Amino acid sequence: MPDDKGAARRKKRSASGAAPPAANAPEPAIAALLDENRLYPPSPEFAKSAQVRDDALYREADADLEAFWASRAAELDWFVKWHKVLDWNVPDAKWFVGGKLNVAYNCVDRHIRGARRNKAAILWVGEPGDRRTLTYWDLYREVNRFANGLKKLGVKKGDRVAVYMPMVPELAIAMLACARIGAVHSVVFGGFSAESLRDRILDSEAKVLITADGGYRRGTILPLKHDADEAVKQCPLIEHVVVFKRGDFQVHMKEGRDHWWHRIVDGQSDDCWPEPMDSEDLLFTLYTSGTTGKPKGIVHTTGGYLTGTTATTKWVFDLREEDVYFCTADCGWITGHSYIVYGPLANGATTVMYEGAPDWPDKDRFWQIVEELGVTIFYTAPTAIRAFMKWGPEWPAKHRLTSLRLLGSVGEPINPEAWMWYHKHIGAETCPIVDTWWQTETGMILIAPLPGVTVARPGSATRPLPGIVADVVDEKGETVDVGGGYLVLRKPWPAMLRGIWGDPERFRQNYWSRFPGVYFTGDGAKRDKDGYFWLLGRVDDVMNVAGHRLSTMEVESALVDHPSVAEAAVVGRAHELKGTAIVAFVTIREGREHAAAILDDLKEHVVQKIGKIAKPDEIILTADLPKTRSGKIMRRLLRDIAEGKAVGDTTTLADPGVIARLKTKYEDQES
Ligand code: 7RM
Repeated sequence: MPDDKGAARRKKRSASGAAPPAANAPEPAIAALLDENRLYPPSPEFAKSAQVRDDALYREADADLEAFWASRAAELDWFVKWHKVLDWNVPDAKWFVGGKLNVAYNCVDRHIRGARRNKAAILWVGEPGDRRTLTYWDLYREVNRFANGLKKLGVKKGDRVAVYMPMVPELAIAMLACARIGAVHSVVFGGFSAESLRDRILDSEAKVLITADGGYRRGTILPLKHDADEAVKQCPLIEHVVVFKRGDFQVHMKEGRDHWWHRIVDGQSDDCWPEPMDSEDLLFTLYTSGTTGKPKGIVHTTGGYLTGTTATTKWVFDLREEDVYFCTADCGWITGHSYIVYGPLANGATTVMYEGAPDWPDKDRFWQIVEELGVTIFYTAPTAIRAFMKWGPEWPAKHRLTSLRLLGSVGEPINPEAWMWYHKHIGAETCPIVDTWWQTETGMILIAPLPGVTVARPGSATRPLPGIVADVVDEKGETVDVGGGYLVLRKPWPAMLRGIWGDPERFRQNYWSRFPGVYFTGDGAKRDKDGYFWLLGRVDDVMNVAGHRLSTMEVESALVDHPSVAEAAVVGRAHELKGTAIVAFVTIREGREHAAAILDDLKEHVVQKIGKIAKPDEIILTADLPKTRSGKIMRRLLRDIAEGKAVGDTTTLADPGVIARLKTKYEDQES
């Protein structure tokens, strides 16, 4: 009775109500969102004292986009002023041409002269419960000492430095030290495997790796140095490995190559001249998944990036001098770069860094931090909010959360149920919620409410920020005034990516070819009659698993790498907590015995190749995959099967019988 089972599965999903709009299924998603009529205007008290109180910024930007961004750039400290605001030759943008500045100088030095000298820059909480506070003055000295240490190792302007660290203050210090001397950092999330690290080091041609002996995660030790050793074995260009001592973890230090962080900084001067960087000099590269198996190194530069992140931090989070700002991301992602380190520090804010898991030692860890540090602004991801919902409101209820005044969301569409829960149980029905849409590539938030101005609607990121020209277009690239389509950006913005490291052709192809002259985001969106944007998820083969980007191809390559696997096709399926769960359809090589543990073995292989975040939720073994006559795997049909839906159009299949066999097989394996 395969059909009954599919229907039951469908019912279960909709009853849970928590699944966000699935990618590639815009129709029901649009229908669900159209029912969303709840309006949340800013409270009069909030609006009265907000950083942005009216629509003057929108009007200023509409009147003259370049002058508008130039005014924002002028809020930074420049060593030499630019002579041209924007040089735009699709797809190459240069912002603040001729200007010179230093990002570390803007994030640290300019705050140590006045009242912020002894203000907390970083409030850090380690997973085991240890805490550290770094004032701006502390940060100044630490950054300079480490920057001098890097120089002594021979790191120079333009050199790439890979960073593979736990969430400790030294991660931010390493980033700022690179920025100070003009080195290009490439932070790799500590949850990635040794192989993923190796690939990123090789691609970026880094000559130094900064890591730690380990880090704490759910009470166990993240073996960072061990994995770094594995990676570096195959990276001939790495000359030095700097190791921060986080715990008392046993590590092997290779004579001549490996250096303890504390030895590197020992005896270094507290002052280090900030390298005057050209506005378009590289600040960092950060790898993100595209639609192929090979992650791309997104390139960000100096002046525009800092201008965009600084302004948006202030507007969207309504950042004020006395705020304690807590973003729960990891610095290994763009959110950590832009909204834990650069945006908040450039504004002279107090930014919280937490090392560990949200449910360690218990499910109230974030709320304990909010209470103990008096957090006023809290920024997290919908996947985390859905986990809080599942754990129950008793966990936040144990804590005094009255310091909170604004909440944020990022990483995927926030479903209205999660929005309402966040509003009620964390925000006490008074904190505005900012749903912020952006990408690794955009560098800065592009679509979000201004909390003192915008009327929020649960599930909508609302409108493009001042200075951002976003549009929803149809297949032909024509504007869809009201309705669904593809999300594009029609005008350049300061923090936009400047390319893909080492691959200008892929840059053009990926973002600028589908609609000539326009940036294609890869996201579907709907615009309603009030001009609000409702994000509908990816329209390409990129999955968003618990707010992390992964391509189906990446996971497929990892599976096919296993000696028993002949072929693999990976799809995303709607998941209550993670947004998307990974489902893999795998054919085993002929003659290979199906060992009983093959499924676990395959999952473990993916973890080895990519990291835990890519572990498939389910693997279906199958004799064949549905293919077109030209041999293309029809993932659309596999997604239907994985989601228990009626399977769509099969007329282009080479062998339509495959689907019936697969469905039977799948449902057998499920039960
Ligand atoms: C910041 C970040 C980017 C992709 C993007 C979207 C999705 C992010 C939202 C969202 C709906 C949001 N960078 N996305 N934020 N979808 N509403 N507020 O996540 O490069 O890792 O991912 O994430 O699909 O294209 S990212």
